[in-house]
Formats: sequence, C-alpha cells, structure tokens
Amino acid sequence: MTPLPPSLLRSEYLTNPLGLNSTSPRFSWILEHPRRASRQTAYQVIVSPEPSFLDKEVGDYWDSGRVESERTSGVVYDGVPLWSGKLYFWKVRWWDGEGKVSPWSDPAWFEMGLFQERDWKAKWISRQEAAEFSSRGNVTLGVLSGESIQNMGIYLRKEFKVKGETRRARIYVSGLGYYELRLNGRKVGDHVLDPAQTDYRKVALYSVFDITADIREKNSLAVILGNGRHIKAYGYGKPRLMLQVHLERENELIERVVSDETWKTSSGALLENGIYLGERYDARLEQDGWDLPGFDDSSWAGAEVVEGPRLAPQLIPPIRVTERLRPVQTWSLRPDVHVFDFGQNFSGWVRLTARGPRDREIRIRHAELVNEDGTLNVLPNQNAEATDIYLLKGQGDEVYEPRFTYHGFRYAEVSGYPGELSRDCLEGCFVHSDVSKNGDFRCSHDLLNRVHQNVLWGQLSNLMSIPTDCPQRDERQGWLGDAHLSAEEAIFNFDMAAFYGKFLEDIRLAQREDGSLPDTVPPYLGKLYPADPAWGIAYLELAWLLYYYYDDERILQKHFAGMRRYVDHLTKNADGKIIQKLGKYGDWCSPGVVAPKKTPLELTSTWCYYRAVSLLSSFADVLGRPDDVRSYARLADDIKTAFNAKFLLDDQYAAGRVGPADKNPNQTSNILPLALDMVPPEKKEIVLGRLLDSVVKEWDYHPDTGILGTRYLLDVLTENGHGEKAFRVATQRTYPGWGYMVEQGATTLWERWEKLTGGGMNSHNHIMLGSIDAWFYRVIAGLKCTAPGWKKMIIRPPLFAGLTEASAEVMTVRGKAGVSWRREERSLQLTVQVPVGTEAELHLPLLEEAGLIKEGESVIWRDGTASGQTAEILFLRRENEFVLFRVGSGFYVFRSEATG
Ligand code: RAM
Repeated sequence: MTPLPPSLLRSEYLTNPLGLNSTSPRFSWILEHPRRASRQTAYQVIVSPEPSFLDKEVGDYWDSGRVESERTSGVVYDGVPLWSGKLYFWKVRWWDGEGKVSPWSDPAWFEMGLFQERDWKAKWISRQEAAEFSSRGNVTLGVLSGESIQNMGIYLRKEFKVKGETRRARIYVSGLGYYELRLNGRKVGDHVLDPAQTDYRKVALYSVFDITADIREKNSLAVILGNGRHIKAYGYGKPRLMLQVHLERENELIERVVSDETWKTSSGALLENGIYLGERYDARLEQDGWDLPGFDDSSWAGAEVVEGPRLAPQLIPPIRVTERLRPVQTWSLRPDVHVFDFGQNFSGWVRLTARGPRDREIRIRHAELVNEDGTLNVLPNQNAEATDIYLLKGQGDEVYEPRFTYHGFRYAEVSGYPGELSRDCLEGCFVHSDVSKNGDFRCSHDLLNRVHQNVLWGQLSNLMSIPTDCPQRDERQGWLGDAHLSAEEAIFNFDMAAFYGKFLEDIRLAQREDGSLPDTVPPYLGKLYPADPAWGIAYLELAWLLYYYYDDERILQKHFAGMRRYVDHLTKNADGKIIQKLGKYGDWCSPGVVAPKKTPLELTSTWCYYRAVSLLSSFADVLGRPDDVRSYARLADDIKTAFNAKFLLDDQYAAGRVGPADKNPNQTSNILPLALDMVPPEKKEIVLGRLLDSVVKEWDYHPDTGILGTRYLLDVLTENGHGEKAFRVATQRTYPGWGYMVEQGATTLWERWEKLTGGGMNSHNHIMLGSIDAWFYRVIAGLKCTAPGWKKMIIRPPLFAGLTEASAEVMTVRGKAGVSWRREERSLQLTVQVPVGTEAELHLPLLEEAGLIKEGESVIWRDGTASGQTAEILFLRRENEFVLFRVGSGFYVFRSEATG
C-alpha cells in the first residue's frame, strides 16, 4: 500500500497566505496512509515561482532533497533568497516506514509581503485638523468639541488610471486605528476592525488583498479611518493611513499607487466613532459617489503627511462578521422604544434596515441584561456608552452597520424607528477574530454540553485580534491572566497558532528594559508595570502551549531571551526566593470576592515564579542549552524549598495566613502546589486530604477558587484519583459553579461566580473561568496530548456514574485525532482515530474481571490476559480496571464486554 499524497498544505500558519515576511517561511502538511501504524521517515519539498517547474518536479528555488525526518510541520525554507511581493509555489512528498514514497501533493502557494523597508514608497497620511474644523463647522449637532473631532471618521480618496491588462494587482494597507477600504465603490475584502491591535508606537500591521479582478481603466480608492485604539488618551495621535497598490502588467513592470500628499481628504457621514462609545452616522451627510471614479473632490483638502510606525504583515485570521443572529424575542417599552433579545450574549453589532423620513434619528443601545420591567440594564457596560445612532437621509431602504465600534450584548434597544419595526429589520452580527474551528466536543451530559457552548461563545467574543477580558464595558484589554488561563481550551477548539504567535510578539514588544511586563498587552493603559506574576507568566505559558500543541520550537527560540529577562526580573524581585511585592490580583474572583481573601498574594506570586523558572529550564532543554537547563532547574528547586518552608504549615498550605479567623483549608493554596508536584512526597496525601475536606465537606463539591485555582482544580482532583469528584464539581447546578451560571440563564461565562446585576465588576462575558473546557477534552472525552505536537497521546474513557458517552475530535498538526466512546450496561464501545506519526496509549476499561476486549473482530484481551497480539495493537500492562495497549496511526473500533 502506498502512502497517500500529503494534504492541507500550510505555509507558515495559513492555507493561502498573502504577505509572508519571514525570509524563511515554514511548511506543514498532513498525512494519510491506508495502512495502520504509519509514520513519515523522510520528506521532500520543492519550491518555485513557476508552477510549470513543479509539474516537472523541479524546485529551482528550493529542493530539500530527500530529508530523513519525521517532521511534518514547521519545516523551514532553506533555498535561495525569496523576493519581496513575489508569489511562490511548493509541493511535498513523503516516504513511509517501509520506504515507499507517496505521489506529490497538489501544489500550494505563498506570497511574500513587502518585507524590506525600501519596498514601501507610500507615506502615512491623515487629515489636517484645521480643515476638519472648517469643513464640519456648520454641522450643528453639538458634538464638535475637541474630543468629538477625534471621534469623526476621516474620509480619503484617490483616483488612478490603468492602461492595458493587469496580470496581478495587490493592495497593501494599514489604517490606524481602523480603516474601511473601498475600490470603485465596493468594500475590499471582508475584514472588519482591521488592522489587528498592536502598540502603534512600535508597529502597525498591514493586510494584503488581491484586487486583480477589480481593476478597471479608471479606478478610485476610498478609505474611511476610525479611531479604534489609536486615540490621544493612549498617547497616539489622529488616525492615519498607509496604502500601496502594486500592479503587474504582462511585461512584468510594476506600477505603484501610494498614499501621499496627492490624496484628498474630507469628513463625511461618520460623525462619531469610538470602541466604547459607538457610532453616530448621519446619512444626510453622505457624499454620493465619493468612492467612485469621476467624483468632484475639488472642495476636499489635500492630505497631510504624518509620522507612523514600522509595518509588519498581519498573519492572523482577520476579524470578520462570522454569524448573523435573528432576534428570538421582542417587546415594546413605549410606542417607539423596542427591545430585541438575540437569545445569546455575544460581541459585535446590529445591522439595521430602515425606511423613513429624512432627519429621523434611530438609536440602538446594547446590554447584556434586562431589568425586570424589560428595560435594558446597562450597568455592566460601566462607562461604555455602547450606543449607535443613525440619521436617516430619507431615500428608500437604508441599511446601516457600524464599522469602528463593537459591543458585548444580548439585548438591543431601538428607539426612534420609523414605522413598523419587525424582527427582519435587525440582525445581530457576531464579530471576532475568525480563527478556524479545530476541535469538537460532545457528551451525554446536557449541562456540560451547554457549558461547552458557553465557553465557545465566550472565547470567540474575546478574540479581537488580541485576547480580551470582556467585550461590553470600557475595558476590553489584553489582560495577560485571562489570556493564558483560557489558552489551552482555546487551542483545543480553534487554530490559535498564528493568533497567539502574534500576541507573544505583542508581549515581547511590551517588555521593558528591566525585563518587566505589563498586566495588559498592548500596554494601552500604560501604568500597569510590573505585572502580577500570575499575569506576566502568560509570556511563558503561551509559548509553552504553542510549543507543546503545535510543535513550534521556533517560538521558544524567538522568545527565549525575552522570557529569560522576565524570569530574571522575577528573581530580582524575590526575597529569599519568595516574591512578596509583585502580586496584585492573585487568585482573582473567588466566590464572593474580587481580590483574594484566602490565598496570599505571595503564595500565588512565588508559585508563578517557580512555574516560570521550571518552564524556562525545559525550554532550554528543547533548545539544547544544558547549562541553562541545570541552573534554572536548580533555582526552581530552591524556590520549591522556600515555598514549602514558608507556606506548608500544619499539613496544608497557607491556612489562616490571610484572615486570622480563616483556619480552614483553602482550595487554591493547596491546589497550586499539587498541580506542579511541589508537595514533599510524604505530605502529598495529607495535603490532598485537606483539599478534599474543603471541596467535599466545606463546599459540598463546589469550587472555592478564583481564576488560578479554577484552572487546576479539576485536573488536580482527576490526576490524584478523584475524577469522579471532579465530575461532581463540574456538573453542579448550584452556586458556585459553571452549571449555576447556566441555571441562571447564562449563554457565556461570567467574570464572577455570583449572579450580579448592579454596577462594578460583573461582566457576563469573560473567559477566564473557561479552562474547564480543556478538561472536557482531556478527561470527559479522554483525549490527551502527551508529547509535543501530538507525537503521543493517551485515550482513556472515564468511568463516571451518570456519563454514558462522549466524543472529541481535534485537528492536530499531524492530522485528525479523534475519540468517541459509548457505555452500555455490559459493554463499552470505543472508536479511535490516530494521526500518521502519532503513538496512542489506550486505556481500555474492563467492565468485569472476566471481561473480553475486541478490536474489530479480533479478541485482544480475554480471561485476564492479552491475547491475539498484533504488531499494530501492543499490550502494555494492566492498571486497576484499565488494560493498556499501544497503537499507531489509523482508525480502530474497540469493544469491552462483560461476559460473566
Ligand atoms: C479585571 C479584568 C480582568 C482581570 C483584571 C485583573 O479588570 O476584567 O479579567 O484580569 O481585572
């Protein structure tokens, strides 16, 4: 049997990437083989700008030759230098364990970005403030204070002519804070809230669009700029644009159209825009045809050339409108005030269709909650006005969708609507970074399925080109704690490689000379240095997860120096190996409180210090730096000793250390050292016992944990033989717990365990308690990655009373890993999919001592011993009620039967 051609080819992270800037892009592919237990033993990659060369199997830019290697992801280009802006093709074939070679894959392609500074001929441009005043001076909406000028959309335009046929046309564009780009009257691409957020002092990201099909003889480029995060309050100036069009003719000559002082600028219908504020769009001020060739822009002012940051390509999935929701319920508060319930809390905006008299003003307010009388409860929005206003021009059906704002909401209140407001007039647009769905989970327990859905909605609502804490209030920042605590769950569900890769770069750019990091990245809030170690550790945790799940060593290489500087910064702040001063939030938001009352900040900070140093030591190991491995391992050991000496008192950690009255065991203080195996072996059972005292006796199977403890609670219970108890905690419907939120009508996860409807910290769409979802994949479905890049995995269906089936699927870097199991009274069926190159350890439950286990038709276990051995299914050992086998790649169907 010959291996199948590789499929799903990716260059760098993406299937069809435009604008790569790494001069050594990486290649990945997925393998399939009709035979079980297959693995790649060698590969060959060829690269050429000429597709016809690939047909002849010639890689004139790179021919890797036959490389003996199992690597199927992140293979680094090593050919002749690549050209800026050029298109390349590549393909790959592979050899299996028997030395048989596959056919070549279909070709894939990638295109380089403008990675040399001299490629950029365009200039950053904006609109002169003075002109803005004079042209808007007679608009009497009472909004022309200094701040509102900031809030006005900036309109820019430029026409150009093209002779002859264009073979290839590209636009490279960045507009800070946000832009909408139009070509010949139509929006280019489907990105919204572009570009991705960064610290604009240091870098701005550009997108690349293929516009070959849209080029005419006469063309007009039109751009609206919005504020986004590029605002004075954060130390940035007014919005600005950088744009470059490349046109390629038959004769290969490249012609450019660039942003410069010849562009024209004006204000327009977008009178106000702010992420928190919302928009005010006055359709009466639309200038017909402004985005078409031939428009008379003689009254428009010339653009002003301004300074701007360096550019880098945006390689993360763009923010898009990914789903359109219809209202599920609606009611009226007054004859012209209506509330719409979309049935789901989400991030985005409302698309409005209206027909009515000129001058009519329609207002849309957004809220996560409603009061008992049906009015909106906007308290969770805090200072975010979250109101979009549209003024009708009075010409037929008018459709309005905001551009430069977004809201976190389930309910929208519409006032001022002319005529009958039917449900068809409103659509909820779900807006977030459009990461591809990579995993799937389902089980027989409805409540857990609902929690899983809430996690998905919460996770996506908080992917806005950076991982945010919430989408509704005037915050929405890249809090590092929230980011790393939910990252493993995100990685199971979505392809996060590029997204977190970009965020790590944001973190790196935010690092100060002294190695410290801020709590939020990009550091818009400025003041948040140095981070609480439980937030700052995101730098290492995210790098670790990217390495572990995506086999991405380059991430470790790239950030090793920065991560080491962060660890050294922690060391500088340690006193006798204990970090006393850096903690600010610690085990944030445990039941009933925001700041931790039971878990000391020194404990969480020092624990993170230990964790960071241990991670750094293992990164050094991956990167082949033995001295660093040893020295950081030694340091980790010393921290552990100091940690135990300071916090392990009376057979438990930190009891009575915060409040003198609090002598009871505290969950998080005990969970954290157990999670990292820091507890001295002779004390482990006792400490675990104290944790169980709290979870079972004091809290009746509920968490008394904030975001740190929650991340590890279920895992610590499960890994120490109390999976059944963890399951009970996970399935509680009473306070505090995930099921309690569901019972209270939550459609996302909350920031607090409590149901809070007043002001203060009570977002109903936070993701920081979302780690439970990773536990669903690993424990409920029983699919666990145990070596970097899913080289190894363990499949182990749990035997929890009340759970009869579960399944999960994950698209790993090696291909699809899947498990599906179902338990009946006297049997358990388990189907397993193992990717090529992965080794799976299966834990098959024995339903009774004299049980029988079969794979397909062959018996592999009978009467207490392994039987019918095959090369594909290797018996390992028996562990209590589980029999362990090892299998290679392929699809398997097992059945465990009670025969007695
Ligand atoms: C809140 C955020 C976030 C948390 C910080 C410490 O403001 O919502 O979730 O990380 O506090």
